[in-house]
Amino acid sequence: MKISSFINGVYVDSKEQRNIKSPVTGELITPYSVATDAQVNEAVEAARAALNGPWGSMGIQERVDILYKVADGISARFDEFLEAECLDTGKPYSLARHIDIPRGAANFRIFADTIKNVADEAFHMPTPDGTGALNYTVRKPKGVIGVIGPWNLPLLLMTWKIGPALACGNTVIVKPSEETQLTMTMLGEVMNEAGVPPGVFNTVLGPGSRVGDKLISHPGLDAITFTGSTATGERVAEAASVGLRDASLELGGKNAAIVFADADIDKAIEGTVRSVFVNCGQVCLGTERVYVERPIFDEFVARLKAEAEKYKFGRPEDPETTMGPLISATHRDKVLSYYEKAVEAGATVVIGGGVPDMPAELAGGNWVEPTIWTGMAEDAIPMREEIFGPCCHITPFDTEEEAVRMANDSPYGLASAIWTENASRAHRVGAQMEVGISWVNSWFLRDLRTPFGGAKQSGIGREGGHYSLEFYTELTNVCIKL
Ligand code: 6OD
Repeated sequence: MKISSFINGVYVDSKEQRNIKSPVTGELITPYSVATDAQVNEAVEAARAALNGPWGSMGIQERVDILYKVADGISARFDEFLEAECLDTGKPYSLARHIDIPRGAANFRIFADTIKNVADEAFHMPTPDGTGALNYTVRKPKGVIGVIGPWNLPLLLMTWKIGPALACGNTVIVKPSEETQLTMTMLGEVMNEAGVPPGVFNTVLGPGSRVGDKLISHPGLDAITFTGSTATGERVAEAASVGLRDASLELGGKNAAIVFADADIDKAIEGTVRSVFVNCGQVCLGTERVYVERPIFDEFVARLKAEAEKYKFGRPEDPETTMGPLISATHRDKVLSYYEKAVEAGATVVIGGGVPDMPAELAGGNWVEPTIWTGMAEDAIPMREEIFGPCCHITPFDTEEEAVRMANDSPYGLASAIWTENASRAHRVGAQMEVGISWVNSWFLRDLRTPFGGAKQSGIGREGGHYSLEFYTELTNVCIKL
C-alpha cells in the first residue's frame, strides 16, 4: 500500500518522499510521502468539519457501534497488522502477536464500553429561599485533538489515545513517529470500512521537527496528547500553552525494581528479565535500575545473567527469535554511548556491553547486546538518564528504607516493580514509590480502567478508564434553580 497521510477519508500524496528503513537489515522498506504544511492545515480543517458535522451530532450508541467495528476491523486483519508492525519495528512476531495487536483492538472496545457506561454527577443544593437547586454535569467532546506517539509500541500506544478520543466524540489528527507509520496508515482503511465519517480520523506523516511542530503549534487544535521523550514533551507543553490548550503527557522513565530477600525468586527473575529486555528494552515502563537485598544479590545477578544469555536475535517472523534490534541507527548509537559511559563510570559488565556478531544479511540492522552492570555509583550518568535499551544495573541494599530511598532518587517517576512475599511490605513499599504505576510481584499487568501516567519528569496527567474521559471531554455544569 502507499504510505501517505490520510486526510478527510482519503490518502494524499505529496512531492516530498522519504524512506523508511528496516531496523532488522538497514534496507529500504518503502518510501512515504511527507505531509506538506497545507496538508496539515487540511487535516485540521477536516477534523473541525467532522466535529461540527456528522460525528459531533451522532448519538453515543451509534458511535460505540462504529468503534466496535474498528476493533473488529483490526482483529479481522490481525496478520496484516502483525506483519506491518514487525516490519516497522523489527520486534519478534511472538511479542507483537500477544501484546501490540490485541491491545490495538482492545483499546477501541474498552473505551467504547467506558463511554457507554459512564454516569453523570448530580449535586442537590439548598438555597436560602428553600426551593433548592440541582446541578448536573454534561460531558462534551473537547474538540479537535492532536495525537502524537512513539515508535516502540506504535499501534498499542496510538490506539490507547485514539480509542478514548473518538469514544468521547472528538476528532483526531494523528502524527505517528516517522520511524513507524505503517499501522497508523492501515488504520485509515479500517476506519473507512467501519463507517467512521471522513475527517474524524486523520494522519499526517513526516518528521517531528517539521510536521509534528506544525501540528502542535496549529491554533485549530483544542488539545494535544503525547507519548514520548521528556525533552519532546516539554516542547509539546510549550506549544500547548499558546492558546491555553490542554496537554496530556506520557514521558520517559528510569524505572526501578526492588527485589527483597523474601521474594519468590523464580517469579522475581522471570518478571525482571521481561521488564528489562522485552522489546529490546524499548518500553517506557521498562526496568533500568534493579535493587536487590544483599543476601540474594549474588544469586540474583548470576540468574539474571543466565537468562540474558538465552536471548536469540533474528528476523521477526522466525519463531526462535526472542530479541529484535533497536529501532534505528541513531538510537543504537545513543544506547551504545551509554554502554561506554557505564564502563567510564567504573561499571562491572556482567554480560553484553557491545554489538553482537550477526550473519551478513542482518549485519546492517541495529543490534545491541543485552547488558547487565553492577558496581556503578547511584549518581553515575547511566544511572540517572533513560537509556531505552536492553540493559540494567543491579545494586545491593541492606534495609527497606535504603532501597526505597535509592529507587525514589530519580528525576523520573513513571513505574516501579517490587518483589516480596510479605503482604505488609507489599502495601507499605508499593504505596511509597514516587511513581504513577507501582507494581508488586508483576510488571506491565494492565487493567485499562486504572490511571496510567507518570510523576515528576515522567509526565503530566493520567489516562485510562474514566481518567481518559477527564482529558478527552469538557464538562459543563448545568445549575437549575428549582
Ligand atoms: O499499556 C499502556 O496503556 C501503555 N500506555 C503502555 C506504555 C508503554 C510505554 O512504552
